Amino acid sequence: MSFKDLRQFLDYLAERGELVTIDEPVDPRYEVAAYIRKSSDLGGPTLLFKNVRGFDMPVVGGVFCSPKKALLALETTDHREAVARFAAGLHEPIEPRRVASGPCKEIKLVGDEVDLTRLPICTYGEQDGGAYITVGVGISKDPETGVPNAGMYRMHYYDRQHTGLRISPYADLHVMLARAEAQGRPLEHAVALGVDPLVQLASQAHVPYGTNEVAIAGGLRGEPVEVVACETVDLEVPATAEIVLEGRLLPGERRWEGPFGEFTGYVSPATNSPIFECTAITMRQGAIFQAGLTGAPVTENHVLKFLPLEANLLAALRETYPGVTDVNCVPESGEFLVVIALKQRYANEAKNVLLNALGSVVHPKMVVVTDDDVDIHNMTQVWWAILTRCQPAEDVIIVPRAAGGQLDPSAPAPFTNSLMGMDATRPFGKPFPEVVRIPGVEQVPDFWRRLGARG
Ligand SMILES: Cc1cc2nc3c(=O)[nH]c(=O)nc-3n(C[C@H](O)[C@H](O)[C@H](O)COP(=O)(O)O)c2cc1C
Ligand SMILES: [Mn+2]
Repeated sequence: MSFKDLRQFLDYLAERGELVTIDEPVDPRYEVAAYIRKSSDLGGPTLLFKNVRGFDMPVVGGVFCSPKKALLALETTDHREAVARFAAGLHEPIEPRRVASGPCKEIKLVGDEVDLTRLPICTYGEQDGGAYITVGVGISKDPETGVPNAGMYRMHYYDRQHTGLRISPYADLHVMLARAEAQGRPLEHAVALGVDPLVQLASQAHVPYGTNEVAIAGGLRGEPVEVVACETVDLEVPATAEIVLEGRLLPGERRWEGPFGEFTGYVSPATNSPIFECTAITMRQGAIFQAGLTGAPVTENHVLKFLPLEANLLAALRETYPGVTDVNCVPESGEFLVVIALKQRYANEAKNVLLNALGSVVHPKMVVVTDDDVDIHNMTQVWWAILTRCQPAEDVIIVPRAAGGQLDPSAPAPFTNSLMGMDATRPFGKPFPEVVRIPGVEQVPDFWRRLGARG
């Protein structure tokens, strides 16, 4: 059984003490963001704001404010199991099923009724250029093949019917817009806000161009995601979305979008960006608006990415290096740091693994490879391995001027990073001191419970 909508997931979080309802009035300008920031920093709960100043609509923020929430979206608290489940979904997509109608059609606003000021669009950072929609799943179809694509692209609120849209040159949507513009046509685009958590996670999957990420969500779920046809554009959206914005990206038109507090933790300047023109808004009764924070790690911008990236990189590396046992796309590093555990098969294999991971879709800035006896999700152990198994003069690779770690403020020019790999494995086939062993540690699995029983 998986969550059929965001509301079911919020109930599930509440049952586990992972959601708190806030009845006091909060301001959509900075205050919602400040609460989410605090909860993200403390590994705290998702926040349901019932009383947002100036709006009847509740706001939920921090749905993915801590890594645990991403595991819970897959109904587990075990990291490895979550990665395995994500990998299974990635490799067995299930195409969405079109249904006649759904909850997201309960309220329909078209024509002059389209008014984005009805939505409690939040302002996050002090330096931001305005209010932003940040965690909508944006859906478009390739203008030539008609294959749908989904991802998250932030939207800078301009007026009742217009927003900016930031599209990274790495994103598939970038290719789609370029194809539509080459034909001189607008690109239809629909944004589903407040969708079930697996659709949100699947939107971050790095799948080949021509794969619909909503089908990945189906694969994760083990059954198709139900989708409904839009009112004003030829697109399908998840039927249980809280809010759907339908519209199109205007060909050849650009406007200043930004500045914005990025996932790197730094503000990036305004750039000339495509414009989204909204042609319809549809909603559920009692719709909940989903807000999402971006900024210094860890925020939901990082948490939404690490599972898809780990599942992807693990599968890709294993094709060539079957000894890779685990991958950590460290959320606290904004995925600039990747740690890999390897059961070595031959001398210097770790260096090849490093080079492969540095050039992967993750675009990390630093990669560390350790032996498979290291728990790479425990940074204390990772540091121990680096400091005891790596000789910097021999085992560190530095690659000058490569495209990686996007928006890295220390990069001298866009797509111009230097990358670093650290081989923190023992020399293959050579003697190396044994690791200290304490017999019986594994036999104390219920340590805290035993202490509690004694106290
Ligand atoms: C909260 C959040 C916000 C994001 N904002 C943007 C954005 O504004 N622009 C962008 O290109 N990618 C953004 N991303 C990353 C893309 O959604 C992600 O790379 C996705 O896989 C792109 O899909 P595509 O390659 O199918 O277009 C964001 C991700 C998250 C989790
Ligand atoms: Mn895609």
